[in-house]
Amino acid sequence: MLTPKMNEARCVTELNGIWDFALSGPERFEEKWMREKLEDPMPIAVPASYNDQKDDINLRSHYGWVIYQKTFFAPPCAGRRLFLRFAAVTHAAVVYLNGELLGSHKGGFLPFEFELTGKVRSGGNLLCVAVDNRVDFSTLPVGNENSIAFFGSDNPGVPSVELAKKRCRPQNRPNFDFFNYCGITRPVKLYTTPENYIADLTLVPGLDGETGTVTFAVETVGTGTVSLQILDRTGAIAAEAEGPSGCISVPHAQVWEPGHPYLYRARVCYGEDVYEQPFGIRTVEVRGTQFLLNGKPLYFKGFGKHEDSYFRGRGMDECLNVKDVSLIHWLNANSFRTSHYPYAEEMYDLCDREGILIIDEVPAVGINCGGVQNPYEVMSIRAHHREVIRDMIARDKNHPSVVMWSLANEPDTEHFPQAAYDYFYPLYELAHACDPQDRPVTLVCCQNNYLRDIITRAMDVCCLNRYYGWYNLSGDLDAACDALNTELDFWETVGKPVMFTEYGADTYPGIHNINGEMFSEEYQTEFFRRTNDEFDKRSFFIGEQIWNFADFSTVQGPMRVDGNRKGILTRDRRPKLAAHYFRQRWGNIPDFFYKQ
Ligand code: GCB
Repeated sequence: MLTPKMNEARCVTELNGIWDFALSGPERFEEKWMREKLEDPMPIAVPASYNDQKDDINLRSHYGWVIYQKTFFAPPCAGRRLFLRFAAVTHAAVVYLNGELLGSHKGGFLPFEFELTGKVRSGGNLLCVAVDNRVDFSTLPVGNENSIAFFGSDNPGVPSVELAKKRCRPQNRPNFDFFNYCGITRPVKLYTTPENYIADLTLVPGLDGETGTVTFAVETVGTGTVSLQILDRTGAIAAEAEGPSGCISVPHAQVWEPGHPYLYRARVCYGEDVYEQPFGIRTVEVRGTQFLLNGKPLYFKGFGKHEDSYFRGRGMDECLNVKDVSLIHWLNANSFRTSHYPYAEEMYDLCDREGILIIDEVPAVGINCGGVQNPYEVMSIRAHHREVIRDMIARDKNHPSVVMWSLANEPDTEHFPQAAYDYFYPLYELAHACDPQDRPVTLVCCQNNYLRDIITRAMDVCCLNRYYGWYNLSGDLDAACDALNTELDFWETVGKPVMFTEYGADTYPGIHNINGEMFSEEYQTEFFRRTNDEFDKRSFFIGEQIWNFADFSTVQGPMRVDGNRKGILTRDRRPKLAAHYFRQRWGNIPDFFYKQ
């Protein structure tokens, strides 16, 4: 699905701003509010999560449906097609226009759209969106269906606790460590196209010495002929072709990579329609224990992140994106993982432009029942998991910044190793089959008995989340390094590239401790310094992505002090001590050839 773009053939109107809003029932919404204006609505901002916009616990901890309404006037679109596109509604949406059902969508982090041609009135139009925020064993991310809290023990067997659990109000029990921010979190757009239009564009760059190659395929609706031009940064034509598919050469190509994010534009014309897509010429390949970008061994320096900020929650925020990319540069980092869901498209555009590498992750987090049950049997997520992999790759396939796909974060790969293999291997094959650029595919594995886990080692890159010295061997960095080395000895025998996609220590800003004890800024810094020293000794180790870029909001619980504090930046993006350490360390680590 193409991102809507304004140009000489297409008009884009944003329906962002203040919408009317009301909380609705836990299990269902009142259908009449899909046809009539809400009686006493609250104003709410779009795009943004609704949870933190009001000083009201009922929004913060809402469970179930809410209703959004907007009255809009359609742009002039005589002879044009009109589409309505939601970039993300978390987690499920049912959409009505002027009382008529347009359709529904499941999954909170990927776009969906409806054609409105012939459906809009010349007067005002009433758009009603019912949004469900419930997470359970059928959603991604996964929520717990019983009252097991994510953090802390529910003291099983204590009669008073058991009884209270049965009686307590229905609520979301996310099986993941980030606040369940919900609502219309990304832009809503109306866009027009000519009657015959360009529906999709796929670009596969290659390099043959100094010559770039671009294999392309254009999907159209209607009749007409397709032409394609490759424009360089100055707008000059570097190559051109006729027809809906083919392969063209770009002589003396400028490659795209960190430090040199050269972008070309593919300009497609089809009858009256025009679409332009920036892209980079670069190659990605795993060979032996190396991850090669443009044929050169890369070292990942960066983070797991979250889309998370004060007031907006997970709402798309261009200013925050610019700030975060600026901080990534300040830290001399080169990459991040979109933990634990695909991010807003605007962030990928920025990373294309700024030369930041992305590991793109589907919202498959929480596929784990603590070893008590087989999640691959008790959860009904398989079909939806396939759908989000397909949709994420379809959305993000042309971004040069995206260099690897992640199928999940920390599923149970240890207690039911064969079931995990049987579940994930077909998904690994699906991701490869869906990606025209055939980028490497991974799944991010939890701290576990790595000897039992047989699926992580079947991936192209072994991505490990490890908390030696934090959740285990807490506070004892000598013992943590000992354990880490024992495990790295194992991974060395696997013969694949290995990287850490999470490691970190909660750190409350302002706590200092001469002995460097846990939660202090000194401990966080020392934790990273000691762990990184071990990474540096291993040639098959191709990257360090710390947990986390910045502090972020989570479900409340005995392990969280106003959220997760593992950021090396605070939630308002101020540096902790460790940020200065990484700025220096990463300043001395080149993007390429760090490990020979
Ligand atoms: C993890 C999860 C991440 C958590 C982190 C933590 O393993 O992948 O979502 O936030 O640990 O801080 O516990």
